[in-house]
Amino acid sequence: MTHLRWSTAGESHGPALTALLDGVPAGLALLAEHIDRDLARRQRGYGRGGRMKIERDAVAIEAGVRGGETLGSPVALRVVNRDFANWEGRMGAAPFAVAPEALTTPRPGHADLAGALKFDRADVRDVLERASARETTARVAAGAVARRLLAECGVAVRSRVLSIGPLRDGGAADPRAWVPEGELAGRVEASSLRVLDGAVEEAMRAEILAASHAGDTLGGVVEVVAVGVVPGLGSYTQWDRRLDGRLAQAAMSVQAIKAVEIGDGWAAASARGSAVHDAIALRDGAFVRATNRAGGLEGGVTNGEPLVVRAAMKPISTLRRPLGSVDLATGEASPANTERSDVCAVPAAGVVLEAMVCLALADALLEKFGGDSMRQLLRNLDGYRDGLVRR
Ligand code: EPS
Repeated sequence: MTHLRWSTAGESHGPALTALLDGVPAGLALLAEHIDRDLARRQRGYGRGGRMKIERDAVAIEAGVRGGETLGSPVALRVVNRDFANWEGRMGAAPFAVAPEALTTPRPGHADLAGALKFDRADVRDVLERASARETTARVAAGAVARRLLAECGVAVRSRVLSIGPLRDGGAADPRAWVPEGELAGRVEASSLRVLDGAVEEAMRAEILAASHAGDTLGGVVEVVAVGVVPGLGSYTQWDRRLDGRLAQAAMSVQAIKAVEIGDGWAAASARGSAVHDAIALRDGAFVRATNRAGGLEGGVTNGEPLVVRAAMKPISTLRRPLGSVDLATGEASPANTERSDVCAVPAAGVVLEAMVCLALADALLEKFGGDSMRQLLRNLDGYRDGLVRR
């Protein structure tokens, strides 16, 4: 990503999470409430742990915005961790008066062991604080800025949960039906698990409750869709310009994501070509497809169909009934550390993945259409759109 550069800072129980975005054009209407809406969506979902009862994530826009409009300068966003008040003695930046007790039994599946070895830390807390999925708060804040830019360009991005553990949402629907504002989009947003089918939601809740009672956790699959994307974003001309690769990296970088699929990715591998590719037709001067198995991307370039990215989230690695581990201080076998955590955070992962898709798409739009202001960007986009119509 080079046109919209962004990064985050912050520990899970530190004072705050910060996001810095560089390359946002001037003249984009941006209010704290645009960002807070997504921060609140990320906090919801059946299966979350005690932390979400403590936090009321809300952004402070600290740079790059004046009078409700971006300036073209870097945008700095900050979300305070309310829980820091309970951790000041253990997470403050100043030297400790009394050394906090070290965590020394790494959790299988978390970054604990690899991070402790890599950074030469005796206290696993030095690793888990940054590896924690709490960091996704800052990603969602940054993603909400990208979402605003996309909205001005006619692009809408939404997610839904396809499965939790072994249970699948039967409510298969055309993205053009459930992504734009409407009854189906409202159903996903109102659902405690971000699914379409209420009966499946009940069964999923029971599955999460059963996992919780067993001291266990659950993963699942999320689908993120973008509609209104013009053909021609990304490029086949060089490996790192391909948008499918850029989206895959963005999605795979989210904590606990272990697989990413574009369109019918995995299923396509076992079907014949004639049942995989999407026949081309011309309707009202625009090229269209009756099917969208490619998920809106061919040759690493958008083709104008809805962009479909799916991601598989593994079950959270903090287990109340922990797996075996080794105490780093003694070398003795010992159960893994258990921290307060979520039983299932798949619905939240959907909101985070939306943010990552928004950031990757905004970057691709700026790459193709440039412009230091929204007016320039939109003029370039409109001119390009006009040139696509077959008259
Ligand atoms: C999270 C906050 C964390 C965890 C979760 C995600 O808060 P705490 O550790 O204080 O309970 O609930 O992080 C993990 C599951 C993890 O493995 O890191 C959040 O804000 O999303």
